[in-house]
Amino acid sequence: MGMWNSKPSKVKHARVLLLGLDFSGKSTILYKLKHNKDFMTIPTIGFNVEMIEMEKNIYFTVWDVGGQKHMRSFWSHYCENTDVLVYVVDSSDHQHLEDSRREFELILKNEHIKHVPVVLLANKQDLPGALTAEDVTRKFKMKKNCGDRDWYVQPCCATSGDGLAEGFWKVTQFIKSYTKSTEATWSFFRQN
Ligand SMILES: Nc1nc2c(ncn2[C@@H]2O[C@H](COP(=O)(O)OP(=O)(O)OP(=O)(O)O)[C@@H](O)[C@H]2O)c(=O)[nH]1
Ligand SMILES: [Mg+2]
Repeated sequence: MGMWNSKPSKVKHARVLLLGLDFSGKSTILYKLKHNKDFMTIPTIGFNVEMIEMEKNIYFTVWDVGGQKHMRSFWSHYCENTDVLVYVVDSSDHQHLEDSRREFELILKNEHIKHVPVVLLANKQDLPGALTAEDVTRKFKMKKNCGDRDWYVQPCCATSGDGLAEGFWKVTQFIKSYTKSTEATWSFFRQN
């Protein structure tokens, strides 16, 4: 994992990978976080990347990779050094839910993100018929699929920004708790 700087430093950096099917709302989330604005997005060919200061001295480099079918085989190229995976689901798109779950299960098997924490964003909660976070948790078999790692499901609406602060707060907590356990391990080795 490409966790925090190993030297004691006030400034911390982490790499966050944003994946999900096309039209799920990844780029909308990225630009909402970065600029607090509702941008008109176009389908992402390749990727977008932004550095975002989440808290004082805590920076995330967020990689938003295009989710169209022909782009998904490239997702694995972005996994190395990832600290947290954020997977975005269009909760109102019942037709593509199974597709999304299948892609999710596939990427979880990538060796670079084996034990990396996952935050699943159940996006588009403003749309009629949107599945709740509980429904999405069940449909994505989170307990089974993510039993080997920390995970969290957050309902959100990227266009209004509702739920994004909570979702990314959780990302920050996962990163902080991982840092603590890494530091504890290093201090154990230093002492022994
Ligand atoms: N109603 C509603 N629309 C949303 C929400 N989030 C995103 N959208 C819309 O969904 C469409 C797709 O959003 P994008 O952010 O471009 O989707 P993407 O996941 O980046 O798609 P790719 O780049 O093709 O992988 C846009 O028209 C957004 O305005 C939401 O929470 N509610
Ligand atoms: Mg996009």
